Amino acid sequence: MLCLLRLRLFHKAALSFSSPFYRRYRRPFSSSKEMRGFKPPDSKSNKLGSSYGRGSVSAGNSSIYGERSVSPIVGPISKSAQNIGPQRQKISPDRSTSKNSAGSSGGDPEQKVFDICRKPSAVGVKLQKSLLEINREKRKEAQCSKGGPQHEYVRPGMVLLKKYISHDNQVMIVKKCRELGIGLGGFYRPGYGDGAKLRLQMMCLGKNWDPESRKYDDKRPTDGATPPRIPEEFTKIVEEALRASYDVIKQKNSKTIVEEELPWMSPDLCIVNFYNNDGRLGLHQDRDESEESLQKGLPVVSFSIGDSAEFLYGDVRDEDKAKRVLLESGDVLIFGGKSRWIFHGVPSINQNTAPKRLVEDSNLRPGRLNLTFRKY
Ligand SMILES: O=C(O)CCC(=O)C(=O)O
Repeated sequence: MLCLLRLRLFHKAALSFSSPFYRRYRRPFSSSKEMRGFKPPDSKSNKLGSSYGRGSVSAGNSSIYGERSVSPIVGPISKSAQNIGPQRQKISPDRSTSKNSAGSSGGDPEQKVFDICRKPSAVGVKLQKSLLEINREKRKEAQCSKGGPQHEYVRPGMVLLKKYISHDNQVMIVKKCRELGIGLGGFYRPGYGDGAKLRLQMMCLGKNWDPESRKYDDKRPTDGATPPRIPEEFTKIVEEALRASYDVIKQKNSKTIVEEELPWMSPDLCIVNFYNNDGRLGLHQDRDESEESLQKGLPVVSFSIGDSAEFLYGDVRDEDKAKRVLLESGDVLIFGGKSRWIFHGVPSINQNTAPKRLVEDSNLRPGRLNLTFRKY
């Protein structure tokens, strides 16, 4: 009897969160298959992740966060960091209290303000550019886009619009995101119950998505902040990009009913990620939106600004089997319809690849800004 009791205690310890077994699940992306927000196995039920999130999570749902390397696409889950700068003074007192009152099981996200832009002085004294220089840069840009934009029909329901967002709009987006990001409900580095953190800074617009519970809500559980609204200028670009993607689909097959392949979507939420030089995001599916949105295959519209990055995607959660596209500043990637449930992730950021003019005009710090628009 005593033997049996010892054996059981040993088994429990081996599965506890502090054990090497648990830590094994947090390997870096590069070493194998890091997931965005993995779910460790439940020591009690042996279901992947059911003890980890706030809500109860079935083995099936948690699979995207687990360590299994190959998973078929299954029903409706998820989405969606380093810190510098001062405390977000206005809200930090609220944050600590509301976090407890919200009953969050932890995660202790970093509470400091994160500014996606550098102070102008850090960028160096900006010399007044001559008209000649400005025109030379503009000519260069125009030449790049000569012969039409190199948009790509990636697969059914998935379109990549290359260099779609104009320079001025990229600057506008950076400035808006900066302004919102240092305010209430702005950028923070989300964490999980055990202290693990996402390798990016995140901010939600329109509705909050909580990486710990993988649920949407009107307020952020960590500090009670209400997410800022999506700026109208952003929505306009999303809708224009969707229309442009319809042209790409039509070019591929003129007989296609475009809205059937890629349903129309007007976003009511946006997850804004900022990746520092060492930022990344493990393979995952975006499937925490409403059942209706997922069933209809309403697309995710993703803007890339700043440094470029490889984007991995595929039908199974396996980095080795994943295909990749390069996402550069100004690119818009759209995936909906049959591609709505792709596994996708960003293994690394290509340092110093942001367009010079963008960095000069916006002071964007080194790294990559990504906005994914969705409809709940
Ligand atoms: O940064 C990206 O391109 C992807 C972001 C993403 O997958 C997400 O927010 O769910």
